[in-house]
Amino acid sequence: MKLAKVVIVGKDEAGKSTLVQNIIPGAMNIERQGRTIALDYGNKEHKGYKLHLFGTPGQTRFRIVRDIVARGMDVAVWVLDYSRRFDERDQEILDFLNESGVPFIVFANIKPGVQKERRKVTRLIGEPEGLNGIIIGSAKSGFRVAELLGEIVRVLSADDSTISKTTTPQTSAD
Ligand SMILES: Nc1nc2c(ncn2[C@@H]2O[C@H](COP(=O)(O)OP(=O)(O)O)[C@@H](O)[C@H]2O)c(=O)[nH]1
Ligand SMILES: [Mg+2]
Repeated sequence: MKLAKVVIVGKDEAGKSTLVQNIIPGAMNIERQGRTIALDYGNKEHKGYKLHLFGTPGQTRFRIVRDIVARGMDVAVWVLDYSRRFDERDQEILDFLNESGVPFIVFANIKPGVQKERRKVTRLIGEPEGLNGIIIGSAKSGFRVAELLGEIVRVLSADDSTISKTTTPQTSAD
């Protein structure tokens, strides 16, 4: 079984904790008055991988916690709140993902009844290098969450092939 660290990022109230709970019912959440202050954690086996999921706090003042929890991640999931405007907090997440160089998947979370107008995700975030997929779903109802897990495993296995290529024994030095 291959282990993988999957980190869920996104601004406050985007649906990160809800998503982790949907994937792993009963997953741990360190919260205060409903706000994640440290992390969500749960693990799940999927297609030969043991996925360790870490949800991060979304509030700006807990950014340091996010940065620490995210260290060494193999893949990130960006829960993009599709019911609210793309703002500077979303931009900060995008900058963070770009700086970390991690492959990431966007989970555009639809909250029915709230959304009025949707711009294409790529019109909001462009086409950054790390972007490995976009899924429009619902963290609460679970709509397209299975597809998200599929995408996570696809990204991880694509990454594995890169690792095995770069770890080929080097003989040229001697
Ligand atoms: N209707 C609806 N509400 C959602 C959905 N995802 C999250 N929410 C609600 O949005 C609020 C914030 O969710 P939460 O998971 O705590 O966000 P976090 O701050 O990113 O961890 C909660 O009241 C959730 O019930 C969804 O897919 N549909
Ligand atoms: Mg949370």
